Amino acid sequence: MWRELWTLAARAARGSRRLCTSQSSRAPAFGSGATIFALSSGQGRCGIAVIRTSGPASSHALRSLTAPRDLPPARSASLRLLSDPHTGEPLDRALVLWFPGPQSFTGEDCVEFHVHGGPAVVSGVLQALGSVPGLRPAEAGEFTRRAFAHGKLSLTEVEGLADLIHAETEAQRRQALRQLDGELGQLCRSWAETLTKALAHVEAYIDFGEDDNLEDVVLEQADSEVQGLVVALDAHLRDARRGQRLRSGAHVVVTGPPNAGKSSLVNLLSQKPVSIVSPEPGTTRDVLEIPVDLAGFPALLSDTAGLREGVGPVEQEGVRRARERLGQADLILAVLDASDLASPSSCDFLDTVVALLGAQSQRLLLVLNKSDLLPPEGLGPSLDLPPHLLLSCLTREGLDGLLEALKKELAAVCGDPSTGPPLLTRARHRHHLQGCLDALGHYNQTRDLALAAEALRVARRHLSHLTGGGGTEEVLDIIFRDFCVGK
Ligand SMILES: Nc1nc2c(ncn2[C@@H]2O[C@H](COP(=O)(O)OP(=O)(O)O)[C@@H](O)[C@H]2O)c(=O)[nH]1
Ligand SMILES: [Mg+2]
Repeated sequence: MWRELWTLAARAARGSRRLCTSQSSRAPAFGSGATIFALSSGQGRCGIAVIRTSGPASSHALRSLTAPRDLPPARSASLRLLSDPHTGEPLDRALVLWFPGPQSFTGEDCVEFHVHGGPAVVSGVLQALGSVPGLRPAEAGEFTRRAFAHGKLSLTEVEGLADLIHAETEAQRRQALRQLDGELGQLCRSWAETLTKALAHVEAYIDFGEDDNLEDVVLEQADSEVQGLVVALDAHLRDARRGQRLRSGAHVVVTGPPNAGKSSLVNLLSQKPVSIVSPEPGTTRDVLEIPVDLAGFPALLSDTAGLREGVGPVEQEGVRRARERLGQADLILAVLDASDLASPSSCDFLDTVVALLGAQSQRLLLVLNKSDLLPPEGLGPSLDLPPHLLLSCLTREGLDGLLEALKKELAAVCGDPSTGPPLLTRARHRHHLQGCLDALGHYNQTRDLALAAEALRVARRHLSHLTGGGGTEEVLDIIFRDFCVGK
């Protein structure tokens, strides 16, 4: 019986491999197709610029441009004189690297020219490469697309690479690196293996259940594997979109009564004079948004109109927008003037807004600003205040404490990318995991073994799509659109 089961497991595993082959059949065969070239480092004057080629004519291109014309040793830097293959005009003295496929980034023959970063050198080398037969300029993301097509990167790793290139904060970089390392892909593959095993068990029962008196324990085993997976997928989907927030930034909204110092705080945190600061109440009327790096986390910081009643129509609209924004916030910074806590506007704000948001379990930090105006003995002991932080936007006293508190809150909102299981960073991941979970729900509900096996196949297909097996062209186009030319 176990021999047959193994055959089935192998057959089911072959099924999953078939998905991968169909994916790579889209790709050009190894070493075929055009050879592409592009500037892979940033545009503009710089010390060193890196120009890359990928494709079968790479070695010819290298030989055509360099003297001496023999290929340098693989994967080690060699100094060469670069010159125009037609006119013989010297272009630069540069480091060249030869990466014969498949041990290269794309899996094809690749060359890197590390040239001096002046615009004339770069355009001269690009022009010279363009004149070599079989070479053409690369399209955006084409190097990475070839790496994916040759199985060098899974789709989730490609996404990690795109995120790493766009990462602006420390936390984003950590999350992108983990994804580039393939952690999410590995997790999906281990889930897919579990499904393959469960499928093998169910198919074994369908094929041999009656004839060979295969025991029910085989089905029970499949069931327990599926239940374990349901729990794991469910936990991942209940991550409150932390990975996505880490990728695109948490919404942090600054609110408070007029003149508390909201705009001053936004300027202090963004280190830019984005908002107008004035002693005149009602200065900020629209919602002002600025992307910032808050204690290593990406955030979209919103300055809003001071909350008060009985104002003109324009400010009223500002107050309406401010309230609307509070509803969408991941974290609220409620600002009050520490030297004015007994005023009706401060009391009203504490009794209504802060109390209400607290009751709704909204993440909120209460900041008592203008601490520099407090008497030496500080806040009066008679005040019954919720937990708060003291700050002076004027002297910056208390800023470190606020950044520390922000770091803690944002780590909870976005997830700490250095610990725990890999997070789902895109809606695409969520869609496929949900699809997989739904299919497992069908598996659990059906009493028909053929339908149960089909549900497992659908579930496995979702996991395979997540890492790029059998991905449609449109999905690939959307993902590769994030890349620049030369990547
Ligand atoms: N003394 C003192 N004044 C401050 C501080 N922060 C803001 N202000 C002043 O308070 C007034 C209102 O500030 P603003 O940021 O426009 O408040 P908003 O209406 O809440 O946006 C301005 O005159 C600021 O210069 C602070 O920490 N200490
Ligand atoms: Mg303001």
